Amino acid sequence: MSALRFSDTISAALADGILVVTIDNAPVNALSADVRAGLMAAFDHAEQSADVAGVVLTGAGSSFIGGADIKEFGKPPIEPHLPDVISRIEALGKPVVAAINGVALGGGLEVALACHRRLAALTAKLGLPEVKLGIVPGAGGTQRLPRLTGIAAAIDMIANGRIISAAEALKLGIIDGVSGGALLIDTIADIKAIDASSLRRTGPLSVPSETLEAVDKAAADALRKARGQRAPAEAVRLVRFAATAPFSEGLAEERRTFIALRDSEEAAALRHVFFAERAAGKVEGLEAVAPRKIETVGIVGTGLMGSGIAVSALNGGYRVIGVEQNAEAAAKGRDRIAGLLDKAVQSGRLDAAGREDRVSRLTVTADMQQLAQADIIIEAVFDDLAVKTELFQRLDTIVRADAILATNTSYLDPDVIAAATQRPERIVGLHFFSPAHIMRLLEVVNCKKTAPDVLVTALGLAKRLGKLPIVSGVTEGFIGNSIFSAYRREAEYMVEDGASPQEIDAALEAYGFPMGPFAVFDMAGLEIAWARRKRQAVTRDPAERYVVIADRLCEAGRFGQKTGLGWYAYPDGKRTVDPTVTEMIDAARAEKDIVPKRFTADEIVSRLLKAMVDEGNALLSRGIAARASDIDLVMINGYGFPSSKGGPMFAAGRR
Ligand code: 3H9
Repeated sequence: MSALRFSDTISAALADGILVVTIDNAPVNALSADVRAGLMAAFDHAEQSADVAGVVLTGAGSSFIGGADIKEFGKPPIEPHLPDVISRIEALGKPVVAAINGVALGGGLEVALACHRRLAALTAKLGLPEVKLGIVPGAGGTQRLPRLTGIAAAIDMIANGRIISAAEALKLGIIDGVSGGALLIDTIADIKAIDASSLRRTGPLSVPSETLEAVDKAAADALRKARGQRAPAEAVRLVRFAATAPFSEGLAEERRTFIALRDSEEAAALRHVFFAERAAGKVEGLEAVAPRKIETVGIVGTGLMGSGIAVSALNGGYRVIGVEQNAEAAAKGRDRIAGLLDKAVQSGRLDAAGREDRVSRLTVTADMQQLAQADIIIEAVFDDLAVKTELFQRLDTIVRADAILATNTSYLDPDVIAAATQRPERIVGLHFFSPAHIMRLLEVVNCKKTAPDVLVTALGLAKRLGKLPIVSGVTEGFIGNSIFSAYRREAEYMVEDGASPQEIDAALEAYGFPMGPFAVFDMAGLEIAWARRKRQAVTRDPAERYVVIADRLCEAGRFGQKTGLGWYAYPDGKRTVDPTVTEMIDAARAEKDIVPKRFTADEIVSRLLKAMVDEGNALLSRGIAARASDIDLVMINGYGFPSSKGGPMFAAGRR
């Protein structure tokens, strides 16, 4: 066996006529300029060397190839370009087989698609998730994939950016075999069995025939989910094009589209989101702190929030002990959790064995003493300071001395709750968003006395729950609700100044929010904010501007969608402008002698964006948020800010 090196990241070994080329570019073997140059040199060598009968391509570590190097986007391109490398592989006069040892994503799958055959480890994941970065595949993915899977399946994967298992890839015809054990040995055996005179190249294959209905349905489904983003629509167009256009024309059209999208604002925003997510949850100075081991999660309160948290914890592989006030409530809580698991089975997200496994790890009881077994206890009881402090004082006497107590409060001060216990350093806030088993965002609240290992443990737990953890300092409403309050306040100011709720909602919805603020207020219910305003009335600065319209709506019994009336009316559930509300708004303006102004959609968006950014900057300067990108992620994942705009802090910097 002789070892060869083609670049810093590409090495190869020749054994028995097969050149095994390995990409070693940690962390995910992204296709950097060095990787591309090395691959080009390795394939040139394979072509020229009489000793090489075939090539096996694989990745070092746990990835095959994680895709193009996203860090290179936005910089001047460096040759060789990926499509040239891929053409080189596809045109090789000797067989090339990909040994897909881990993730093969984006350009990584495109490289594999250019190989003559593909074998994958059972644990490999494959996909063309480029739309998540605001682009389409740029190295043949939209043209080669449908030639293996058909148009409908390719639209489903590419336009939704769906990542699939090796088993599904085999079923769809994307790969030729799955290896349960020694992938490399299996691949070498596979390549040796290939008849080199009948190499199958993906490019010239014709697209398998299928019904037009299947294609139209896949396209319609993808476009509906895309909510106006450009990349998924372009992906649909390009995949459809593969059905009729010659391969070379398809490639050229794909490349043109890829370059245009890569340089778009939407792609810049989504790249920002990608790197923001990787930075989130990292706490400066705590890199060396080890998390504590968590096996059992206690949850006090198994209502709407607690049951969702329980499902997340069961999904994360933990044992869960739910606690309720009495046996009847415990039985109800257990049913609620089981019901959520049943729903997951019905929708295909969970199989029957997975459900059984989760149920076997669940206890719901009225016996609080059982929490002595828990490593962390999350309270999800009524958001009232007296209730929570009393509960924590009680837990203090039951749980182990090293156990962590987490509060799921939205608005209370967790430092006050912590101070009421014997263990303030073991208290942390875990602010889940509802429904807790679905929403990815989790604000991890670093209280005044939270110990570093407690914070790091909470962040590790959050990741295992599949959440996106964002660290927040203590302030009323933490990061998300602080910014949302500023947004709400400004939206109400604007109504008083002359914009109608429906104009504001329309502007925000055109910008990319699934719902404008007033539709959201109505959906969430107006009474909680009303109660807070009444509480705050005593301490409110009388000189501060105050808009009374929301109070008037509540006084009139208009609490939002659930009462059929709020900022809008909802006859038959349909959001409708209500002249009564228009009159209330006119009256409120008249009381303050405000002459209503007209606002363009752009002015509305700018003003609301500015309100969010001002509040975001205040949170940064007070150290409540660690980075502007954390604020962006909170607003995207918890409050419907369009990810294609990158979050308020990013978007404001681009205007
Ligand atoms: C593409 O391929 C375009 C082509 O069609 C056309 C080209 C012409 N580049 O997520 P993790 C870094 S578009 C650069 O925490 P995991 C990441 O920043 C691309 N860096 O790990 C992080 O760095 P740090 C299509 C990348 O194990 C570290 O790796 N591909 C890239 O949870 C670990 O990341 C995709 O969209 C990259 N491509 O998940 C796949 N990928 O440690 C994007 C990762 O400094 N990547 N990094 O913070 C992923 O989905 C996940 O990272 C992956 C690993 C599943 C691979």
